[in-house]
Amino acid sequence: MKLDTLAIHAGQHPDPVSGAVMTPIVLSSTFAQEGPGNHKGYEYSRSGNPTRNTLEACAAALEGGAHGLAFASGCAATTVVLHTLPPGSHVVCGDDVYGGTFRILDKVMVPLGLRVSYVDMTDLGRLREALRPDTALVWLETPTNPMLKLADLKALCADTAARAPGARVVVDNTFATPVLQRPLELGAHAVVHSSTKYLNGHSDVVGGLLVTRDDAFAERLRFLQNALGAVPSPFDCFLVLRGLKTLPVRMERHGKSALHLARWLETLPDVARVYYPGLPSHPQHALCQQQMAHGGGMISFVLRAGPRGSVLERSRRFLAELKVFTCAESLGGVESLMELPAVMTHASVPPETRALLGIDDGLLRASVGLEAVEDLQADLARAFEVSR
Ligand code: P1T
Repeated sequence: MKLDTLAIHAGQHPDPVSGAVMTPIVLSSTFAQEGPGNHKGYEYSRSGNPTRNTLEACAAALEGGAHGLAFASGCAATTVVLHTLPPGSHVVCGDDVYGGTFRILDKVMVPLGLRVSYVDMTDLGRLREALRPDTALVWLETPTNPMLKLADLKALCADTAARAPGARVVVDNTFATPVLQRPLELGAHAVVHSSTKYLNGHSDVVGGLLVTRDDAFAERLRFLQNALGAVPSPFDCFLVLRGLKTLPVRMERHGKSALHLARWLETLPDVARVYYPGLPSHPQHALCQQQMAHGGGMISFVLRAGPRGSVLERSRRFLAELKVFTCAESLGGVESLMELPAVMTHASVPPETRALLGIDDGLLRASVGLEAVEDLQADLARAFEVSR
């Protein structure tokens, strides 16, 4: 079946007890057993819950995987993946990742003995140099957060298999969603999501998801999901499941509006640079056309300093003037959000690294929502004008 159909139906059946069309929210923390160990497949809600299982099945179908696992947050999914690695393992990580992902690696896992090499995944030569025969994991985002760089997943997975046969490639597909790209079909071993973002789509859940076709990996992850207790609430699972039903429709509109705004931003003297994979000016635009259904709903752009002081001051004035966009972290909801990564989502990335990546005080990141694009453009136009 097509993705639009799977988003609404995968893993879901009318409730056998009542006929309820929508998946019931099973809040029970425990399940009756006829005798010790004799149960209907559920014992205790940390190890398994019917609402969570339904979400996991739906996510697995959307990413074209065999196993889905839901987590309490995107960071919980990341933490569980990293806990599958033996002590001292070598990881190659994309150089531009969510600040919180970098923080888990740098402040939690490296002190526990993990070795991490950060690589610009747009250049597969650098990946090949960083891979070692004992590399255990390649972790990347494409598009990246916040620079929206793309990596050629098919080539990257082939290179990894050739140089580090034991390494698993895990793709954080949060920005693209399975509507735009399905990394498992290109050779990745697993896909992770902050379902807080597009998958839920309504900015009212913090959650994570992982999908894989690898049975052994899934078994270990399932063990850790329970053992580490990194599970979401059934209510949150219900909300993400509900959000998924409109994911394909929402992504189409996010992409249309973002392309319109990105094209317009490129014409403005106030803007030094626009990063949007759907624009011909994007360095990996050809790869976007090949690997993604469209450029997605995220735009990053560089504001120019006005005559009234530093670019940081202009960025702050610009964000304060927005009325339809909200200045906030996160992304992928129905409402448009804008943020300043250097001060907000990527403050945990060291300043030298931010400077190398281009995450400077003028770099703004927009999550283009589902409002009328004319209202979004007028909001931005006004903020450019009055913040000068
Ligand atoms: O916030 P949480 O659900 O734990 O997900 C972490 C995460 C993982 N991967 C990517 C690509 C992400 O963007 C995030 C969270 N990002 C933000 C909160 C943000 O504003 O960028």
